[in-house]
Amino acid sequence: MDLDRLSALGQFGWKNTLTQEAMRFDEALEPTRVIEIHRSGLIVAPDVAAQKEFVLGGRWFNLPADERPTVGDWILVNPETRAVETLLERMSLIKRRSPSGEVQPIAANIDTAFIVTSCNSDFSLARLERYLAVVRQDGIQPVVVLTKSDLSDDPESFREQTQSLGGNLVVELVNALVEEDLSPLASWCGPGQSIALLGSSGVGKSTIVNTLAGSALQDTRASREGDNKGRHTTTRRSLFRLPTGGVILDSPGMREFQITDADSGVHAVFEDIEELALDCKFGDCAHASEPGCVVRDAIESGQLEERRLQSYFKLLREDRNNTETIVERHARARDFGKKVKAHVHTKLKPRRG
Ligand SMILES: Nc1nc2c(ncn2[C@@H]2O[C@H](COP(=O)(O)OP(=O)(O)OP(=O)(O)O)[C@@H](O)[C@H]2O)c(=O)[nH]1
Ligand SMILES: [Mg+2]
Ligand SMILES: [Zn+2]
Repeated sequence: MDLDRLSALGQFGWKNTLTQEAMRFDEALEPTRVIEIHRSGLIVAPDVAAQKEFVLGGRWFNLPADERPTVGDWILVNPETRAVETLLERMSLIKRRSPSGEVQPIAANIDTAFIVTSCNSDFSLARLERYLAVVRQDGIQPVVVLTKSDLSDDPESFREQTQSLGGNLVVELVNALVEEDLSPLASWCGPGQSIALLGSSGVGKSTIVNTLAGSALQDTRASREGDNKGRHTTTRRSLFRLPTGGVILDSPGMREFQITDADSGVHAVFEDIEELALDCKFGDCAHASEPGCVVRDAIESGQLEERRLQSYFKLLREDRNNTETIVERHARARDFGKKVKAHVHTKLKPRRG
């Protein structure tokens, strides 16, 4: 691969291990990163080569959605046909179960996730635990960003509550409109780093992008007065380069975030409860009313909140219900593939150019 191109890709987070992997494939194929993806199957790559748009051909639609390229993925493309040929191995994948039941990929190859909520009625410990489980599942560094500190009478109380989820959890309390407030975030955004923003509509994800970038890359819009609900201003996922050298992924606010395939993430987030449970008298203790239950003791003594135990149970159940076996996944994908295939063949012939 030529060096100019490698250094251009480096500005989008290309890592050396990817060079090794790319070399296993046809030399004529070019590596690039997916910075935006359109429903039609069109993929948009950074402006580092002659072409920017590539087509996801019909065969990709026989695979489950999370095995198709998504934003943040590194792919190999054929510059002649403009077809997407190969998906390079991912370092991490943030995904959820969509309301329709499919596993929906959200961001690939992310180093750090900014989990954003505001110091107002959007704030929910249970939702933070949910995001943390998904992020920790893949070894991504979580940073909880509490925005609108300037609009709250008691912003510190939001920080304290968040910190109760774990002493080591990184929590930043900010006014997202103020550059200085975001300087602790900039330290996660150095060269080669990829960051994803996660959170509900209206919490200030796009505002963070704009303040870190120092320019209005993304539209932002005031939330509704009264209930602080956002207006779903951002409508697609896109990656942006930051002046600090990293790339950041903005996404539409999510109404619902169901976890899937995240059991080790749940274990990581509730490590404290699982450690206590080791000392329960019965190995299969349900921490309900069994004698010798150390988890109940911790709740009685105020060391552990009942809320947190219920949240742990809920996420374990949800993960179990939402995680399909590999056979189920592929059966679902085949059915879906059949439905879209005809459509893709007629509408998505690669354009020459
Ligand atoms: N005062 C204040 N306003 C903020 C802060 N963060 C965001 N805002 C405002 O909140 C509104 C919503 O911000 P956005 O950045 O559009 O929110 P978003 O998370 O991108 O929302 P979606 O794109 O709908 O998902 C805008 O009017 C911002 O100016 C903050 O820390 N303080
Ligand atoms: Mg937005
Ligand atoms: Zn117990």
